[in-house]
Amino acid sequence: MKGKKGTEEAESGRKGLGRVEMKRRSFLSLAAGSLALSASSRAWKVLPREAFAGEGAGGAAGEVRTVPTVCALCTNKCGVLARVKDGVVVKLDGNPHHPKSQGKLCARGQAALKVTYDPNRLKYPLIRTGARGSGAWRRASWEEALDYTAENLLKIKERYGPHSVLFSSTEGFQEHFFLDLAEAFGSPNTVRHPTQCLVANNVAFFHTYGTVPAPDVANSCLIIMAGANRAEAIITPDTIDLFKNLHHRNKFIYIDPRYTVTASKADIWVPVKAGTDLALVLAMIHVIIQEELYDKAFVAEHTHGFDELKEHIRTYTPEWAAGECEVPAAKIAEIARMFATAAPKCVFYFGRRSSFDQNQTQFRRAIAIVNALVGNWDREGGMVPPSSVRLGYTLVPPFPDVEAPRIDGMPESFPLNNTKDGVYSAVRQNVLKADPYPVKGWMVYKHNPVHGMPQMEKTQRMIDQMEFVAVIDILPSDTAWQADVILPEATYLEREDPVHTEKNLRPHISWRQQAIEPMFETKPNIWIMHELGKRLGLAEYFNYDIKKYIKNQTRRLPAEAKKDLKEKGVWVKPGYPKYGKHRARGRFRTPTGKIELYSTRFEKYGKDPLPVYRSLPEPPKGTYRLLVGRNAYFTHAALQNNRWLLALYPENTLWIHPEEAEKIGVRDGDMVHVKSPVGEGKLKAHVTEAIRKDCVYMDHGFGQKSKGLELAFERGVSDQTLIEDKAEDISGGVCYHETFLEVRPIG
Ligand SMILES: Nc1nc2c(c(=O)[nH]1)N[C@H]1C(S)=C(S)[C@@H](COP(=O)(O)OP(=O)(O)OC[C@H]3O[C@@H](n4cnc5c(=O)[nH]c(N)nc54)[C@H](O)[C@@H]3O)O[C@H]1N2
Ligand SMILES: Nc1nc2c(c(=O)[nH]1)N[C@H]1C(S)=C(S)[C@@H](COP(=O)(O)OP(=O)(O)OC[C@H]3O[C@@H](n4cnc5c(=O)[nH]c(N)nc54)[C@H](O)[C@@H]3O)O[C@H]1N2
Ligand code: SF4
Ligand SMILES: [Mo]
Repeated sequence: MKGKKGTEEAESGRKGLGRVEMKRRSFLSLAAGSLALSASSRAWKVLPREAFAGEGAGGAAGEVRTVPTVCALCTNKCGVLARVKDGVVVKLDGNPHHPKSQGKLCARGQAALKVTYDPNRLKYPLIRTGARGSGAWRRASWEEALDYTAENLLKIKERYGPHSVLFSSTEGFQEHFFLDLAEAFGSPNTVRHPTQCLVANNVAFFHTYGTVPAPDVANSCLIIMAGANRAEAIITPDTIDLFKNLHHRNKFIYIDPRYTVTASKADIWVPVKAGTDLALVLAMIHVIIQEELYDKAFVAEHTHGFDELKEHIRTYTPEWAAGECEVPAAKIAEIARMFATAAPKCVFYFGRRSSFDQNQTQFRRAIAIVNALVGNWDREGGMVPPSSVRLGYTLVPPFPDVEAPRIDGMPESFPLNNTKDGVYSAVRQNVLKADPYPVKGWMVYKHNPVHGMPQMEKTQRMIDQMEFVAVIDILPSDTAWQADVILPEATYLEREDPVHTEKNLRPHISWRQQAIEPMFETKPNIWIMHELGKRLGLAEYFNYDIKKYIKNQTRRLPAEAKKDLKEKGVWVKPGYPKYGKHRARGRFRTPTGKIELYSTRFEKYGKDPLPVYRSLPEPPKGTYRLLVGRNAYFTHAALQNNRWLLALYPENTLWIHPEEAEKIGVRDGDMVHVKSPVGEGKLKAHVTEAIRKDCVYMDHGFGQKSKGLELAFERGVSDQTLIEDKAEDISGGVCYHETFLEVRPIG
């Protein structure tokens, strides 16, 4: 966070830069084009003095400029003030005007300096010269790399059709241009991160409420969080609002098989048995209905299917749930009563990475239902319909019609989802089977599917059968390492991005302004897409530049908004949060126009219209359910090469309960061998009472395979090599917690 610590980090960072500048000579020999790059090449290490030249970066010599911009180190898009001196970003601070981050930056946000100035970052376009994954590359000019990419894409288009190129990406301010390229190219096959992340939530809430509401964490008096580790898995402003207001909140109840940092801040920690939360919430609904604690007027006026729910819930008693969840029935009933009596200023928070197990969508449906019953909809401290600022757009010609079906069979295969986001597991499975057609080209933008999808060996096979893979990234990620061509994007501090509108309780727009010139030969994605577009005969779709694009976006904004955007980097729409407007209107965008306790769309598509609980298989004797998640210092698999963050947290470990550790003869800090049905690895044991006995836990994102990431390479173990490929059938969301692990001591 802000303050002294950040300054010390910046100091140590400068020392770090001094060290790598020493390697200047090897850069020069490389620049002469005389060397082939290899896995052990020093090219991954070099960060020359020239990279820091202040030329064109603005500001007089020695002067410190402040550039308002937006952090890109995770999904949160916090406001940043970049301090720039002589063309070098010397410090990052939180932007006090920004409603998401409220003047703060997390450790990762601060450490963005060590991304832009990472000696291992991608500097020039690279073309593969040896076998895939061997790390043999040669430096190419942009001209050559773009020609090479376009030629290969056209070859695949001609041989198999445009649908045989897959385009995958995750959210970012320049992702839109990539998705336009996919459509202009004529491929229906786009796939994004939701089925690896929050799809269960989206599907559950959207079909219950007709929208995905925003929990008013700042004003809520009672919050329940299940598997949402907000102290470590940071979501702004929720993380800040939760802890800022902890003292005047009546109760904070946290449900997790682990005693996380968030649990340590809770009034009640519920160490639920993993995979059974749905039983707990169904029992809460039972108590709230049986004891008539629900908001009768609201339920009568605004919901559909209460009678069916009442009947459905009869057998889901707290006593029944206690047997499933291993939480006392009295505790479940107590929580239900506390929740209902705190209404409407109460929130059962729905979390974000909801990709746990086979119950994931119905679990989130149950959360949607319990919120609806207590009538917290559109009330201060409750669940509020989000608002956004409307932006203008740049017109492009109509995209060509696509005749081929999608490779994942959507929309028919997952009719409740957003089709264009795709279903990752189905994409991978059908590509491997070439069903209904072969997919031979893969364009990847700001996405790391090799390390983002379970059962890594399957993603590897998917890549192996591709004729061409191109990756646009800032670092040699595990996916980039498998590419045929790497196109290096400039990091966020080196780019001007489109204006972003945030759908939120406090709607606002923010603008990522450029702090410094792009280093080396890196380029913003908009430029890469335009150049590829030209070479693919699709130039008409990219007939604008970033300035024109932003001008169109901001055309209708009031003058003060444009002024704030420029000067503060953010404009917050006045008059928010607003409560009660939607309530007064009363119509929900669902088939019945009501909050659907009983989902008519689920029914239409053959899914349980009311949440039915199904027990998960128990871990076979001698094994543990593997749980995975985050800590506060890393984003997925994206930051494990960051020197500052590694200084705070060097590797992932296996959390195991002391009684279990003793049984198998493992002490804290010992190396253990872990084995699942699909993979194995070695890592340190973290013996702790902060986890239940029936499960083990490790952080996601470690154990990277790319030798281009010198600090991250093989540090800890990759959960993706251990987790089996399983997905849930309603939303297609990955089931990350359905793998059982054997653990034994080494030596
Ligand atoms: N086992 C397991 N798997 C998981 C999860 C888990 O908890 N456990 N979490 C899941 C979740 S919730 C999510 S959202 C997904 C995330 O999946 P991904 O989005 O694939 O994850 P990241 O590791 O963040 O990869 C982002 C990539 O973008 C690159 N990048 C960063 N900034 C830029 C930029 O400005 N431009 C370009 N071109 N590239 C950039 C990074 O270097 C990195 O290679 O992972 C999912 N996978
Ligand atoms: N520092 C940091 N912050 C991030 C991110 C990051 O990578 N790093 N990523 C961002 C993104 S894209 C996302 S999606 C969010 C993810 O945010 P979260 O979903 O909150 O994060 P996770 O750590 O993946 O999982 C949360 C918790 O679920 C617990 N859990 C596991 N199984 C169960 C279960 O069956 N029941 C219950 N009740 N709990 C269970 C785990 O022990 C873990 O503590 O974080 C966002 N913020
Ligand atoms: S939470 Fe941290 S990493 Fe994410 S956008 Fe905010 S400051 Fe950046
Ligand atoms: Mo996510």
